[in-house]
Amino acid sequence: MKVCFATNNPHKIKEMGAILGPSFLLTGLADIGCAEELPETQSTLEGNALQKAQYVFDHYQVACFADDSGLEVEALNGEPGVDSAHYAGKQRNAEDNMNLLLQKLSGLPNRKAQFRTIIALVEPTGVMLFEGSVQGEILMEKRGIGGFGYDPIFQPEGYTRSFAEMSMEEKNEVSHRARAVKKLVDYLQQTYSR
Ligand code: ITT
Repeated sequence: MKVCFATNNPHKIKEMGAILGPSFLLTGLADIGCAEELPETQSTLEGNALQKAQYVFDHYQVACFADDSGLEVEALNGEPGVDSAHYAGKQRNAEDNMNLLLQKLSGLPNRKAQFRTIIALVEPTGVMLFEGSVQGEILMEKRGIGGFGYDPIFQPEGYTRSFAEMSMEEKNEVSHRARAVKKLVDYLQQTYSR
């Protein structure tokens, strides 16, 4: 089966190709001739993931999946959520984003948060959504240098280290993204593998 991953990140495509195995022909956007920036104008993770996958399906007639992720903080009514990448401004700077979040949370006792990923798959037969999440808390200060984004201030439930203090393998055992990818892969393999 031919399926497109709506990303320009070759690392993501390679990783996903290895998980899916040889019965799938996995392509990226460049492989199908899609050079334009995909629309991502919705107010939810679900909306954005679906918008990107649907755009590729409609314009390139190929089954496609797309992802969107964000950090949701309970005491801030789900902020930064869909705005995670540019929470502190259009410079999209992780340090600025974390500093703003720590400042908004200062004095608030509830530091519960979750990372959430949505993957939308659009095929000729219809649309499927796959969700992965990981619960945890926002630390009082940054810890660790691994990972990216909000990893230094997020500690998953059941652990005493932040995501940025874990190896990539450890993070992948519990991460929102890994959990959503597993659901997608299970579905594709059950539905299309011979
Ligand atoms: P692409 O769309 O190019 O993949 P992006 O930065 O938009 O890049 P995501 O949609 O996966 O990536 O995530 C949006 C933001 O949410 C991301 O920029 C981070 O600030 C935050 N985020 C998502 N997953 C994260 C993770 O595993 N660790 C830390 N921060 C994360």
